[in-house]
Amino acid sequence: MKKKNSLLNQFEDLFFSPLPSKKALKILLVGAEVSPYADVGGLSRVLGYLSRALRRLGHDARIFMPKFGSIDEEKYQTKLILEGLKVPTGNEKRPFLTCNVKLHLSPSGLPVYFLENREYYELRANVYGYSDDSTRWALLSRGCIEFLRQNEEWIPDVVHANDWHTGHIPNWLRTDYDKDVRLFKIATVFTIHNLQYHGNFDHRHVPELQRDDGRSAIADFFSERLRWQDFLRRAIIYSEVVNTVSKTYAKEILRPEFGEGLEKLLLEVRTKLFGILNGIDYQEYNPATDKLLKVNYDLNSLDKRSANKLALQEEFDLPLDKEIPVLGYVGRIDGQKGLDLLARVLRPLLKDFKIQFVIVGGGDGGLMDLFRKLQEDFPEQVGAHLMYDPSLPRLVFSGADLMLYPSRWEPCGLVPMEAMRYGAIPIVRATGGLKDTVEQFDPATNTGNGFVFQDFNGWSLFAQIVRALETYRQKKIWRSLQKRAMSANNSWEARAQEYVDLYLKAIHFRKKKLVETERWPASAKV
Ligand code: NHF
Repeated sequence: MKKKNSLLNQFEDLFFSPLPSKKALKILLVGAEVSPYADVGGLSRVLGYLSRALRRLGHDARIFMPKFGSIDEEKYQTKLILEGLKVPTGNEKRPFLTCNVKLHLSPSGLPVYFLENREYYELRANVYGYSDDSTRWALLSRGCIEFLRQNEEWIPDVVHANDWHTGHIPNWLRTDYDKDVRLFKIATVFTIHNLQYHGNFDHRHVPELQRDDGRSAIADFFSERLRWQDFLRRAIIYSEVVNTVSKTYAKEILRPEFGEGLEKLLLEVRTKLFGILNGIDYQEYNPATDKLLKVNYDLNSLDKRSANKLALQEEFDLPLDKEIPVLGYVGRIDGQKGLDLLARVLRPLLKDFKIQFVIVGGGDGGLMDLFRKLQEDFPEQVGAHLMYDPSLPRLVFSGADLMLYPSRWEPCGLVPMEAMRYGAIPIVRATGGLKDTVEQFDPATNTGNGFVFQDFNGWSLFAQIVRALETYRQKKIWRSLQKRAMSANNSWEARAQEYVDLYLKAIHFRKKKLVETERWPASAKV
């Protein structure tokens, strides 16, 4: 016992927590997509902006991601820092894949390590969706670990991995690389952005007895077995700390309706499970300075928004009318988002109310057809841009009055936060992060910043839309509602500090484990 205590003191002095709050942490964030280099969904914005916010707080945050062919090296200048990195594959015939690591420094000073491989990243047009994705993400994860082993200049205190694509990292770090002298101290944090995807397979189609329990060795890169391994489960098992992107969702996923088959495991590990809301970048998303808007405005000049409404109507070929309420949806077109319900409820509304509706986003073909049909049936009222677009969303936020998010489940819900910053009022279902960020409007006290409904059904959604349309007619009340929505503090600064506390927890848990197993400092010599 005595021995352990003295070991602990020595430990804390040397390296681990509790770190003085001013001490800069070294954090490596790893993910498949990072804004602005590769943007598919909310994940890229989280990694891009969280890392910058961490640096603004004084921490040494860096990024590790694939160098996709679409990343233009003229625009994002890189320096080759490691040539011919041999990444072991576990396959006898092809034991290594060779990669390069290139370093890019963003204008804000964020170091980004790109893992370069012609076959798996350079020649692929898309980030996701290939039959060999399990190999591509195993390569990213093991490439990251091998890079850290070989790059002598920098070693992180924490690796922050995101979604199943990087779930191999905590697994390998706590198994094959657990005794590596350079790596054994690194703590891991794993963030679940999407619980639906466990690997390169649909977990709902795997019979219970055939499910990967996450305890076997990671399969060879080119084997069929790798494809069936559950890297979300493995990340949850092996990481020091697991979190998801809101407190409500962190609780919801302990129940079978939300847990995607992982609820039992999540219940077992709930002492290391946390929830932190995503934030938005207040410099980038700022209606007072945003170059993508027709007219800039702020809290005190909300009347100017009508010029953006006209620009939005023009963009979508809708009749120009600055008084008509414009409803909108921006985001992935996915069953998760409740868009089937939305299309059904909009139909009678478009017939009976003088409203317009615009939608921007790509995804599920069947759902996109529903909105194409709606546009065909109501050409004067519906505008649809059914593919991802980097700039249109902000025109929608600045010109629309209401944004609709009737999600079945929603880990965080970044887009409604972005919309609120521009004074577009959200109508949301009370689930996940939507519940944590939107407060029901109460006319009696003139409080709240949006409209919220509980049950996933058309009546509940319909009722809140009608309430919102009635409130919209009362100009003064609407203005105060907009001001409250715009003043909500969803900046990354506040949220990044919560991440720092989470990283410290992970470091502490790792330290505890090493001390308990008496692996400090003896095992450091391995
Ligand atoms: O905002 C980024 C995003 C979330 O709710 C969103 C989701 C996927 O569904 O964390 O990940």
